[in-house]
Amino acid sequence: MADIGVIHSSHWGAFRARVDDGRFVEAVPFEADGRPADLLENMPGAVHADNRVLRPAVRRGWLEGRSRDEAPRGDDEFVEVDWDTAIDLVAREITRVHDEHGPASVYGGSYGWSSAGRFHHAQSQLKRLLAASGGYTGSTGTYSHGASSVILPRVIGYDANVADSHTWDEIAENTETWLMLGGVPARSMKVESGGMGAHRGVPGFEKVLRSGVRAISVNPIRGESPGGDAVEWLPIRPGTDTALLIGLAHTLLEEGRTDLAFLDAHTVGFDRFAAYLRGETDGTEKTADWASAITGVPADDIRTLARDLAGTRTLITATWSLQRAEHGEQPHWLTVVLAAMLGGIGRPGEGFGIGFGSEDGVGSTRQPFAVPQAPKLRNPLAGTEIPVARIVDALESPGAEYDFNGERRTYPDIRLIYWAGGNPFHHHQDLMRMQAAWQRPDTVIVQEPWWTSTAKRADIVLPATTSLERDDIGAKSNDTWILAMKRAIDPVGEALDDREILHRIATRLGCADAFDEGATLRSVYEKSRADAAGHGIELPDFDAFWEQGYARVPARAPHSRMRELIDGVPVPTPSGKIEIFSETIDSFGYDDCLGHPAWFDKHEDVAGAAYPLRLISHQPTTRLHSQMDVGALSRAAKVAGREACRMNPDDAAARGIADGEVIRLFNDRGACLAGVVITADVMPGVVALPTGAWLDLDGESGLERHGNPNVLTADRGTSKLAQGPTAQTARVEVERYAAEPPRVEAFDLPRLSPR
Ligand SMILES: Nc1nc2c(c(=O)[nH]1)N[C@H]1C(S)=C(S)[C@@H](COP(=O)(O)OP(=O)(O)OC[C@H]3O[C@@H](n4cnc5c(=O)[nH]c(N)nc54)[C@H](O)[C@@H]3O)O[C@H]1N2
Ligand SMILES: Nc1nc2c(c(=O)[nH]1)N[C@H]1C(S)=C(S)[C@@H](COP(=O)(O)OP(=O)(O)OC[C@H]3O[C@@H](n4cnc5c(=O)[nH]c(N)nc54)[C@H](O)[C@@H]3O)O[C@H]1N2
Ligand SMILES: [Mo]
Repeated sequence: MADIGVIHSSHWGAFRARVDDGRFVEAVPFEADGRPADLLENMPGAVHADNRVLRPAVRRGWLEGRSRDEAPRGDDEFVEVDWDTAIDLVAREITRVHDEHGPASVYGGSYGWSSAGRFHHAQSQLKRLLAASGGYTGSTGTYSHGASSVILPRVIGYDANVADSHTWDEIAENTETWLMLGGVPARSMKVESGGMGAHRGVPGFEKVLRSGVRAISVNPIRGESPGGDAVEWLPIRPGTDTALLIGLAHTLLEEGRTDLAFLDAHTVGFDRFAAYLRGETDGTEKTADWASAITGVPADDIRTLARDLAGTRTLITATWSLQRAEHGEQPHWLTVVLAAMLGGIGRPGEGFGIGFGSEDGVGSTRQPFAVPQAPKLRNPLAGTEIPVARIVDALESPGAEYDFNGERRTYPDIRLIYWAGGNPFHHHQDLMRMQAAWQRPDTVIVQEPWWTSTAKRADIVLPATTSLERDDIGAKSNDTWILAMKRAIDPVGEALDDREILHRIATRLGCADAFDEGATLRSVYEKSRADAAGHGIELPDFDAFWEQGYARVPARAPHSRMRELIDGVPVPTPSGKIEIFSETIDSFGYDDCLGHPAWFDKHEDVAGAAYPLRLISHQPTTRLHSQMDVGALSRAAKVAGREACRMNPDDAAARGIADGEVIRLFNDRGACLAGVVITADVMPGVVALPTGAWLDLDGESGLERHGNPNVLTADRGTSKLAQGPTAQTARVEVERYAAEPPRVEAFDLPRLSPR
């Protein structure tokens, strides 16, 4: 008998879980969501897929103490064990590493999105265990906006990626011209970390278009934003927005169109930047023609655009993709600087906006109180984190010093890696290099529902339930809903909840009290309710919330520090103003991030010039990262059984490639296969292969068979300042794959020996 389904939530939205005969058969969109995401279609098939981890498993070579030359991680058999044995092995190994090397040798950065459930949030719970047991080396920053989150606080005094924004209504009502660097992609707005009761991004953007705002998408790809031809397309070479912004700034300066009063009152250092624009610092004047040669945008279009921006009420926004690239600090810094030159900062619908279109909740309201989340425990080794995307450098070079945001730090000697709720063999760059470095630590422990590429490269794999198999709460600070995520089905196989697994390990380590701290779903909710009450917001008590399945929370307009700035409230930068020139950054003496924003040639363009095509590896349309790639929607979108790679007709014709064929993308770092989609939506010279196809390396040739772009991307920090990831800067060549395409084995089980 099918029922109507308990309420549940996911990063891609709330739904009701329809269950038939103990199996989750359909995710029915939540009734309040007028624009549900099709990603829900992946869920039932993925939750019941054949490649779930059913029992704890240990790599045979690790169990038998054989060397990794003989039995490498990722190419070995697994032996299934019972839970007691697995917990015992993990606890003994943590203790051994602590005793022999100290807690800094345990790497618990464990970056990853896990599920929308905030209580069972795997990474948070793992960090509690590792903190309670003596400490660990953590990670700092994100793959999402690693460069921006370091540069913006130095420029405007806060991280605009996670705070303060214009609302869709403010833009609809006030903006005349919206320059959207990276567009406002419909795809990305399917998702919000922590989920949502109802999607608001696409309707918000459509309202803006209906109000007559001129929206210009600066993007190497056409049609990424909702609204079709109502959005103007300005094609640009990937990785060159910095040059466009500098060219626009030069035109404003040259033609006397800058708001000098604003610059004078609210910024410092414009004269230093102006000297750079005029070429006084390096002998190159940064004219529109200079910018045109780098960006591929005609110089006259740059000049006309600058005049249009100066002549209307203008908003400039930038997606996160722009800064996930070499020198990624620059485009977001310049977004602020150009907006300052136009003088509209602080007025509703004018100035700058960061991350519009990068997630659904940007441009929406924000809660003043702390929404429910797993309680944090302080890491005794706080302050020693490595920038999250420098993990392979750390594995390769223990003890080496490196620069980070004005500090000199030292990489720890990592002996044990524990990952829960993330998939580094999806999310990191240059995966061939990572695969080699991954052999170095003594032990790798992975807690996962599925046999992912990371689980297959672990020594101990602990099967975690999916959110459908346990009770949890979904929430995000910019949503107006708090959602019950009710258990819909029994655990698959012998899977246990993340918290239960970690609690058992804590018990074995003798730190269960510190780990548990008496926290329950109820206590976490009630803590949030009390905090809300302190802000005059009344939430139902836990029982009423759970019974109803959700709480609706009144909406509040986001706080605007920029509005306060023009009203005379200083921002927390050294000058109290917007820093067009930063004495602090200048004092670091970095050659790859100066005191003012600037254009830098890309290492990848110089060293990779043999590879003529620029690869964009944007987020996937049919899933979240690598999650549920085995699901129905994701698999239906594959071409020739592989990830679809978009390519311009001219580039395809020059290589004798026909639509739907299998292609091989390659550079010095690696090679992968993909199915090609030929479309003029992608500008010439660019190929677009989304992230997240499960990594599928042929053991002998190293060829990636499934279309994972991270065998091609570069693993190099954005700069010494932020050390963010640079996934969007990669040069490749493409050829027709003439041989018989190999079978994709990404979803196969590893060799398993039953206990
Ligand atoms: N080339 C390229 N690479 C990129 C990007 C790009 O644009 N281009 N984007 C980057 C960005 S912005 C990000 S955020 C990262 C994302 O990288 P990740 O967050 O690592 O990617 P996910 O696929 O979401 O991985 C989450 C993992 O958690 C598992 N999981 C889900 N629920 C649970 C649970 O309840 N418990 C446990 N234990 N596990 C669970 C899933 O099965 C999955 O394996 O990728 C980065 N990598
Ligand atoms: N469906 C879906 N949505 C998601 C995710 C997902 O996995 N699936 N992941 C979520 C996560 S973790 C994050 S961090 C956000 C990421 O959000 P973003 O970083 O904004 O997303 P991307 O898909 O990498 O790229 C957005 C747009 O930037 C364009 N672009 C790429 N390079 C350049 C460039 O050099 N210049 C210009 N002007 N444009 C460029 C791409 O063509 C694309 O249209 O997305 C979130 N939303
Ligand atoms: Mo992200």
